[in-house]
Amino acid sequence: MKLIPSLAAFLAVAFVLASTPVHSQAAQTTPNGYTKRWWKEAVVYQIYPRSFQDSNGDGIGDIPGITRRLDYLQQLGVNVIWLSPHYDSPNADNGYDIRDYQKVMPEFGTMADFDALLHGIKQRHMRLILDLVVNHSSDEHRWFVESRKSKDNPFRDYYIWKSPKDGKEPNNWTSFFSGSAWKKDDLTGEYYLHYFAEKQPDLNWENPKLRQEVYSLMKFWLDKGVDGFRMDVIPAISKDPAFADLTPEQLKHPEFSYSMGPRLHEYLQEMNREVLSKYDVMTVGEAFGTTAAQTPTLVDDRRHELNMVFQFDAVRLNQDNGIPRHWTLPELKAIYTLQDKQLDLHSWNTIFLSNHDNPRLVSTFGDDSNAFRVPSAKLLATMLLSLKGTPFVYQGDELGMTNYPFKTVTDFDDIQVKNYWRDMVVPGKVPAETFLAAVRKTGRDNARTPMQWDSSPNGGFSTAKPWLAANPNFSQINAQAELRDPNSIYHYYQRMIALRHSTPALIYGDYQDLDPQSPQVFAYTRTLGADKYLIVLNFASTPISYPLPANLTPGKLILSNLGTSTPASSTTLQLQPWEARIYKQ
Ligand code: TEU
Ligand code: CA
Repeated sequence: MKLIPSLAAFLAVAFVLASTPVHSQAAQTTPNGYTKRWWKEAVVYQIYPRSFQDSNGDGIGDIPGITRRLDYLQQLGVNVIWLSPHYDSPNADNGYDIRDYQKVMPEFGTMADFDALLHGIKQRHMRLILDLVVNHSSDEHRWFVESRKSKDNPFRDYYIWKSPKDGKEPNNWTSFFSGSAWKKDDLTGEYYLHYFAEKQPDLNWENPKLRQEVYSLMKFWLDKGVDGFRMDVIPAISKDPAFADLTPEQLKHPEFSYSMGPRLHEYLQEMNREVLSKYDVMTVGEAFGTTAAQTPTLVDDRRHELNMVFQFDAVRLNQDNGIPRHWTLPELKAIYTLQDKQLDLHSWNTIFLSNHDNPRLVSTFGDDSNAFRVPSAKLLATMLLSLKGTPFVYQGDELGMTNYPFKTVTDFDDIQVKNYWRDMVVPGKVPAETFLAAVRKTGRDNARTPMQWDSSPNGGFSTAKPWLAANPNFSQINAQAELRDPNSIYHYYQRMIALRHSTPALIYGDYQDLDPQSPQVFAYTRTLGADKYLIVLNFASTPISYPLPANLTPGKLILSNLGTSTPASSTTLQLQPWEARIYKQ
């Protein structure tokens, strides 16, 4: 009788062992309690296809051009690619106005070209995420072409139509691209809502048919094997049904009123249930108009909404809606600390300071002068790749590409700049020089100039005149030159990415800011079990003698952007301008 229960116990143990996957439950959890997931361990590289590589000499980057450069990306060490919109579009906003979600933009190539790109990415053990732009479509999308035809068209409710109020706009909401967010359509006399350009009418998520259309287009791409989505302005998809006027105070930052509408969580949970949960994919929401405190409501894994979001506090430190502002290091540190405090073991952050909507990383957060461009770009790489959260590298930042020397408004392509020029400068509300001085620092086209591949005409981007001029500094700053130079920014990114991939503490380790008040030094630790790393960054063009807080001894120097080596025993560090060091304690 005694044998039977122990036999049962033995069988139970044997069963558990046999059915446990190769990575046991214990191996799936980090010493500090995180569930391991591939997208937490990824380093993402964003491609803006129009500006990456032209392959057929028409001056426009394209998909075969990206495929040609996959080895470059694999060598860099990034393992997820986020592709900005590649769908058919009339390009009012460079592809963020989609005419057909299941067709490739003809300028970028064919579906066969897309399939070849995806295949090339998989072959190199990398993954691809797409841009899901479903807060709005193009006004040339067939849904909108139908919708505007009549009030009783079956597609009318795919968009947000309102009758005039006292013969004018339904409310005082403004567009991010200047002017009212409402456009009157003469055919029916009603107004449609557009948070962005007139050619970007907002979709009506209240309509379950529209939601099913979105889920089906998502499945179309997921079934091809893509690995997830970056979701454009996703917190804005649920509109406040009151459509009430905003106060003058709210109008200064309308994004906070347009975001986190009452049905947002319901929509995201439905999308997760019907689509995302059926695939092993990653999602990152562009959470424009949300606070750090709201992030957990979007990314807590028990809620089944998104994996991560881009929260804007850090990336917009240098501006207030396009107006440049002075930012300080304690502000930046406080944001990272706040984001970290808001997120527990069920949530995950992103780390990014640049993308196609923001000026260049090194020009904004570093020093792009000849003397300090290289060390400051490397310092920023050190920070972005050693903070807690999935890092996103924007194309060209790995070369230290800089802002463009815009002279006049005709140097710009961006609809945002052109609309504000038309509405503010032309009628004399803002002097041209004031406006130009601002957009030189904050304008989106800074980041959209062609990728600088080599010193041949147009930086090797295209044999034809590019759609947006290449930065004239391509003869010095380009991939070919950096690949040849072992001390280049590119090779430093390569080393930092490899270090992150091979160091669990830099991915999952607890983050602690050692010195929140220092105006010049960012010193923090990443700790995972017994592994502790100290990162020290001198965010200034002047040297500093820096006593480590709490008499900390630095430990073993494992990486420095200046090739420095200091004795491990010294508790005061002599840091050169823009010096970055990583120590293992
Ligand atoms: O951007 C969201 C957004 O609102 C801002 O980042 C925007 O670029 C601008 O700075 C607001 O003042 C996303 C896309 O990333 C952007 O390229 C698109 O233009 C926009 O949505 C519309 O799709
Ligand atoms: Ca082309």
